[in-house]
Amino acid sequence: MTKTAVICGGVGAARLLSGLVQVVPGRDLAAIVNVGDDVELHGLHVSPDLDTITYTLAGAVSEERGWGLEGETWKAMEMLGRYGGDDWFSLGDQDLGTHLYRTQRLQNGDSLSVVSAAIATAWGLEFSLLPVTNDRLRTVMTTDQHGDIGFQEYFVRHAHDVAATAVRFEGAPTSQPAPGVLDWLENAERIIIAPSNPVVSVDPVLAVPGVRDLLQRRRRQVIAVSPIIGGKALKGPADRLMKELGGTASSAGVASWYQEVAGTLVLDTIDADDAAAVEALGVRPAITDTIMSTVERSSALADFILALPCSEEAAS
Ligand code: FO1
Repeated sequence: MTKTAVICGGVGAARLLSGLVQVVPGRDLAAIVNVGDDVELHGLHVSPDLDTITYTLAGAVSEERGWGLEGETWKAMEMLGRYGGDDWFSLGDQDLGTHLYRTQRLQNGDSLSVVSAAIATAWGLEFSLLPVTNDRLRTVMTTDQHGDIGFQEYFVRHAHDVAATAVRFEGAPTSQPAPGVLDWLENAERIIIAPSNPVVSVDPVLAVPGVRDLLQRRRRQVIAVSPIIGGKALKGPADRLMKELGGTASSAGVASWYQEVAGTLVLDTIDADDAAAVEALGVRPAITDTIMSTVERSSALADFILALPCSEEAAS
């Protein structure tokens, strides 16, 4: 029973899950997903990280964008544009169906967990897709140029091309882990922190009361995958954000970021020279090819991670 729990953001996490589902039976795999990116627009509740994972694992995601659906049309957005409505966040015509369904069920009193499971099942996913919390948790970016803005305003409207001086996760302190989250984290043989953005994808998950403490207690079973390769994020602003918020954009910087919660850091062969610095932080480095350019590469990375002895064995 190799129960595996994966702490997930969006695109990078979806790629790793594409590899894990090849080797871990669905009943033994859970994705615990960030909801800090969620946004209410046009009266609809959009959950980008949950949807990116769902569409990717369903084989329906737009390869070009990494989010939204392949073969999407944008007629509703064109109509919005005609009226001068808010069209800075592109919601495809098919994607809107997901948000209509989710919003209706949330308004009927169903939880985000229940609705996410129904959507995942409808797309044929066999692993557990769990929002980290069913409570309202929103990532807020503090910027000099625009003051406090929501994550999607930062990421999309301003193309994350604005320096952040602080990040906070509104609602996190009083939020509760969603059903199953702590149980999966407690009983998983391995907890993997996917190569998602440590600042705005992983930290919001760790900010839900009980999650960080549990990972600290089980840090020997926690394996993080560095999203920074050669000092750069493959996609998105992780490198810049880490620097802006006091970290360093390197594998060693990621090891430092996760030092308390992860006993092992998987870093790319490009960063093999960082291994000593990672080890000096009390984090075990594990070096392999982490660029998941194909599903085969995702599977190879999944195999590598699952074959790693938990760091306590390595320590003994
Ligand atoms: N990202 C963009 O860069 N531009 C968009 O217009 C956009 C729309 C969008 C709609 C639905 C959805 O699920 C994701 C969308 N994303 C868009 C991606 C999204 O901002 C990111 O996936 C995450 O929030 C960051 O991981």
